[in-house]
Amino acid sequence: MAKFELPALPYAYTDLEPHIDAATMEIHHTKHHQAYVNNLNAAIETNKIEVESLEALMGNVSKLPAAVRNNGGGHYNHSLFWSVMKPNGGGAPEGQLADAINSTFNSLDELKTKFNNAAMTRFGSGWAWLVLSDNKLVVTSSPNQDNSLMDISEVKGTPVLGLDVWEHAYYLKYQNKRNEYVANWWNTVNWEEVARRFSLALK
Ligand code: MN3
Repeated sequence: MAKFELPALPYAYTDLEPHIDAATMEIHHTKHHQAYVNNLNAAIETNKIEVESLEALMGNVSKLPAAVRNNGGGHYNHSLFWSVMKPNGGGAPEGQLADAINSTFNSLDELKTKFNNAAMTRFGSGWAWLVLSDNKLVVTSSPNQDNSLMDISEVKGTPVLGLDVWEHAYYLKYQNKRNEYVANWWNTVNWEEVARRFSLALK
């Protein structure tokens, strides 16, 4: 299998302003995400790990070096993160995803409240998630670069929406105000992509 590569962003660094500033986007993509990709490739080479897919690596992290869990998770999580945002995002989902959100959480607002709470109560570095677990939507959070595809994860399933709450994701613009970052981030959400991931994961 070819080495993992940094995916190009489907929009410009300036495109998520004012919610996420261009400097944060550029450093986050070209430095942080690139480092996860480089370190993942190095760990695979050093440890001579057979790679079927990134998802398969995630499902096996308990048996692999910590560098694969941390950097493979970092690569997977950031690739998802870029894709679930877009310029002029936000609004509300439609179709099957909207129905599932309403039947599970009663409303989009209640989902947001739960998700914001997961983002705010994640101590230190980590992620807030909307996961499809056994065909049910669940809000959860993870430490570091863990995600629900990992065999070590408490909640297992397919992530459909994720929010990076590491300080590197918001500190330049928001400093300690994680709550403002989380609130504004909803204006970037690409619900079409979340719906696409949801329908692919639905069984
Ligand atoms: Mn990050």
